[in-house]
Amino acid sequence: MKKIIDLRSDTVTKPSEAMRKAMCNAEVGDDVYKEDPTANELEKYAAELLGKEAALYVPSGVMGNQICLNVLTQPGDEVICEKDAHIFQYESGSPAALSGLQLSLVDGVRGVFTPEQVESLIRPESAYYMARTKVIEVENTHNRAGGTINPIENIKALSLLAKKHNLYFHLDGARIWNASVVTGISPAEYAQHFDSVSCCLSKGLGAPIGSIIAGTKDFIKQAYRVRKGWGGGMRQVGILAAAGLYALKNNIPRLKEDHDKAKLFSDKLSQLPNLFVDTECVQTNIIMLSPQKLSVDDFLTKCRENGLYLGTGKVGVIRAVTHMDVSFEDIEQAIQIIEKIVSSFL
Ligand code: TLP
Repeated sequence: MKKIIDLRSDTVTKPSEAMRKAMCNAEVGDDVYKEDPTANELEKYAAELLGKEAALYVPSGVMGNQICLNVLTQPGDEVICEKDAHIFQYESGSPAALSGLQLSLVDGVRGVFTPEQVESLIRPESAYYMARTKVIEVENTHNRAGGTINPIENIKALSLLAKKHNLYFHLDGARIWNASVVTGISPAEYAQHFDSVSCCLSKGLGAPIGSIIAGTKDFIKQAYRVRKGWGGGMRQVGILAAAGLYALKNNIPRLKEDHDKAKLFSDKLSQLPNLFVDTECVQTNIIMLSPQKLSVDDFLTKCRENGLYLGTGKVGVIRAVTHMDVSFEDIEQAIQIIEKIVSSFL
């Protein structure tokens, strides 16, 4: 069978033997009664890692973000986020559908917006005819911008601004682990600036499913109720939580390898003709490519015919994501496939 190199996302990884063993041996109980020891251990471990009072295991990153927004707001409230934020682009309109929220979009540079940009969007409390600004949301790393890192000084300044205006501050930290490995800033140091955080176990960390949300005890108590109401109360979920726990304990430092693969990939591709790569954006494990003489669809099809699977980003942009199930040799092979395609247009 022809080998497939799958760079569509870091969500495509399969659990390793060691992770499967941890899952197989997990002690379980009914988590809706809070009696699953492994889920309880995962939540305790994650809360400590994030420096928060409490944490909750949820099935997905989308559910994590949406539960957090729901707990922080009332229908008719407004959330300020970046124009390419996952909660705006890729969560099926859930802020509106599930919580009656509207989003106010900021035009960031490589996914990063400044306090000055946000301040002008915050609505005065006296304006009863306007939506109430309630939350500022930041995504770190920023997916659609290409895995970019939000500088900690900027996060601190946004946090101070949120406090000044009595707003909540939410982190979509689906890939906060990637940011942490690059900057050396711990997940807890990032999380301390936010009221709520949502972090994925099923992306670079290699778990088959699951995210963690974290905040104060009271916040998590309310989140627990929303999770149940949205059908996210799970029973003997320790089988899956064991994978998440394994991922947190073993798979964070190795993300550096994925970043090195992304760098190798983007450096080599940036030297090829008929292809634009914004190498400055390649700060973690995501690479954005714009083919010059082929449509995105045709480029993707040609890659696929050669056993290379890539995904899409913004309009006209192709996304590649490195992860633990592709080797450096696979990346070299992927470069050769792309070189062959773009060189045929010389
Ligand atoms: N992102 C997916 C797709 O939805 C694009 C991917 O392949 O990268 N926040 C961020 C920043 C994300 O990138 C994602 C997933 C989520 C939240 C949602 O996580 P899941 O897919 O577990 O619901």
